[in-house]
Amino acid sequence: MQLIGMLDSPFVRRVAITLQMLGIEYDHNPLSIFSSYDEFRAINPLVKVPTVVCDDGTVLVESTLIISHLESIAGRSIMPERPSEQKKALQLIGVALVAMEKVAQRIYELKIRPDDLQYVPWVERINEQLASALGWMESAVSNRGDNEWLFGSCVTQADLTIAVAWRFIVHAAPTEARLEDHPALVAFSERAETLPEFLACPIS
Ligand SMILES: N[C@@H](CCC(=O)N[C@@H](CS)C(=O)NCC(=O)O)C(=O)O
Repeated sequence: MQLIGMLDSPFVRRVAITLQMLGIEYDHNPLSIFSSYDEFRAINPLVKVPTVVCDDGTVLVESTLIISHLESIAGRSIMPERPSEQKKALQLIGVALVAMEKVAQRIYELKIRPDDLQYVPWVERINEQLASALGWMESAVSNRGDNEWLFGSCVTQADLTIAVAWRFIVHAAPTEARLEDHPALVAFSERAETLPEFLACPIS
């Protein structure tokens, strides 16, 4: 199995860390969707990351769908088992994915679109949506014991995705991720980033 895409994409990084956590062997090809567009397009004409090329040549996209396949081949999952906890985890993963998506939209808007074609109300809307997602994530990771993850002693996909989202936002939209406003996320991220599976997948 080959994972294609750079780890500065949080969607790629969450797949890479999940691969590590599930103990699945893979090759990583950190191709850029921008600077290696033609090479990428030859592998996947959608030019989307993450892209996974399975051993039989099947090309998969969309991090959540890829993770679903990884769990099926590993025969285990890093989602909580109890339905009430699973529902909560799905909610928080959704919030973190929206936060990632908003930062990606911000990058396209501010770095790819020419300055004279930028539309300020759209950027303001993105920033407001991002602030809501960050507030939600901050409250989710607050008030836990020092050695607790969101659902007890085991790291779940919700912990992983929130930690990856926060690290990405600090990296790619530092003005929106004020550390003083998000002390619980700062502490949560520091703890997650020392796990071997995270250390094996550095953002840059
Ligand atoms: N919902 C997708 C989002 C993936 C995504 O937005 N990837 C971005 C990079 S971070 C991308 O491929 N952008 C290029 C494009 O959309 O053309 C997932 O979970 O995998």
